[in-house]
Amino acid sequence: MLQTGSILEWITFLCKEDFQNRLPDGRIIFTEPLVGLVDADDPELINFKNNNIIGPAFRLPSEWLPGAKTVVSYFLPFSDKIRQSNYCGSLPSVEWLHGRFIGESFNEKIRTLLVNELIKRGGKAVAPLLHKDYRADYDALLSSWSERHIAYAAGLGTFGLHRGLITEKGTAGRIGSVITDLEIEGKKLREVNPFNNCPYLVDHSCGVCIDRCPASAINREGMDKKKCYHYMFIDDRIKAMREQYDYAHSICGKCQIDVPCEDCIP
Ligand code: B12
Ligand code: SF4
Ligand code: SF4
Repeated sequence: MLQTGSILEWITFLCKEDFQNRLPDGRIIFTEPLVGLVDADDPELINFKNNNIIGPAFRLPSEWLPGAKTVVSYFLPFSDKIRQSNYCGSLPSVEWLHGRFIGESFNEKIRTLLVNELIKRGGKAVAPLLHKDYRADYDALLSSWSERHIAYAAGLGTFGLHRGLITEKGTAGRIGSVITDLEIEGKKLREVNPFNNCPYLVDHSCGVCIDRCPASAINREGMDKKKCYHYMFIDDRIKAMREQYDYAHSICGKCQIDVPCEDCIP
């Protein structure tokens, strides 16, 4: 039976060798990934849909792929160069901007190659983010497949006060997943408390991300998604810079770096 270890080795190899995991100046975007699994019929996923943790817009694995058995989820941590480039000021660095857009193209490539690999091994496979029925709702600010919630269910981490997923390699990174009808061995145990890796949500210590946010979107009650969206998509403070590279919208990510959960569990 296929093992998580071989998928981890394979994505690690891609991160090291693939020319698409590079900034224009050749520096690496993502370092060594994490990989986790969740059963397609895990009750936690039904919980996401029925108990309004995501809500009815969330499609279960079997709604993407009839006969689905396993969801493979992975976390791609940004390299220290990309993270450190974004420490200064309230506007994102050009490296962070490329990391977001070139990095997500590379993430799409991983999803596609992983689907092909699982098909080669005799299974069926679908990457929801690349599926024609995938929807992101930028009024409600949710989607029909939340990579963070899947990563939590697969034991890769828990949510922070800033709403990002905090993994053992931190929060500054991107996430991907693929659904398959193959069985795969090597599940990680997931935290019972979905907020366990954030000290603020455990005992009110930390809270560093509150002051990192240039949009005042994070406070002691949590993170205001609409303020964050407004800052990135409407204020659009790096319009001139992003248009130089033809990127569709602005980004930010200041709450993901220069914080205790940047590259570890605090
Ligand atoms: C919509 C969206 C946004 C919106 C809304 C963000 C949000 N919090 O949902 C906006 C435009 C604001 C946004 C901003 C950013 N985004 Co965005 N975004 C998405 C997108 C497309 C969908 C997210 C989604 O479906 N959310 C679902 C809703 C329901 O999530 P939620 O409200 O936060 O969920 C809360 C509740 O469920 C609650 N909860 C309550 N009870 C319980 C009980 C249980 C059991 C659980 C599990 C949870 C729970 O906890 C959650 C966290 O507070 C995903 C890509 C994808 N399809 O996954 C990327 C994604 C979430 N974004 C990402 C990133 C990196 C960013 C930015 C840093 C932008 C940038 N690159 O500069 C900022 C960070 C903002 C922040 N602090 O979170 C990454 C996250 C990486 C990480 N480490 O977590 C993702 C996964 C993209 C990717 N492929 O990697 N984003
Ligand atoms: S900076 Fe501190 S309070 Fe904010 S999410 Fe990270 S660990 Fe939690
Ligand atoms: S991405 Fe920027 S605006 Fe959004 S919550 Fe994080 S720091 Fe604030």
